[in-house]
Amino acid sequence: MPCTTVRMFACAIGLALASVVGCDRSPLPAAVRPSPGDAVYTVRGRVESLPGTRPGSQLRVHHEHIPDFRGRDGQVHRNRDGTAGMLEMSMEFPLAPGVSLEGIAVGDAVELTFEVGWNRPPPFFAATAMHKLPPGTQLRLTGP
Ligand SMILES: [Cu+2]
Repeated sequence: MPCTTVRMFACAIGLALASVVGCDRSPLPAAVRPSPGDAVYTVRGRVESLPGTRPGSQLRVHHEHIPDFRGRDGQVHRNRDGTAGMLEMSMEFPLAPGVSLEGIAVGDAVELTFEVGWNRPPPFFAATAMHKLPPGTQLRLTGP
């Protein structure tokens, strides 16, 4: 390859890189740039474990179906059986800073708010609020 061709090629790559970098005017690092599927959800559920009650235990909640749960692309998630959203399930919720779990015990029915930021570094979702529901609240859960 002639030297000028190599230089032109290198220049083209340099320009391409410069335009990629130059076009990025977001003040946020790429990892936290919003995604179409970012959202805040409020769901009811039953507390299955709390952080610090056993070695390594986290907040785990068996939550009800979330019919409007969206994937990274912003579309409502579709399950294999055609059901929309996030099916009821037991899952761990990392806690956002400052969220208090005072007065909440394993077995309590709660209303939980969590934020999803698909491009955030893990964990890409976190519980931002949790409130105890009145004793005897009937949850729509099929599992134990
Ligand atoms: Cu879930």
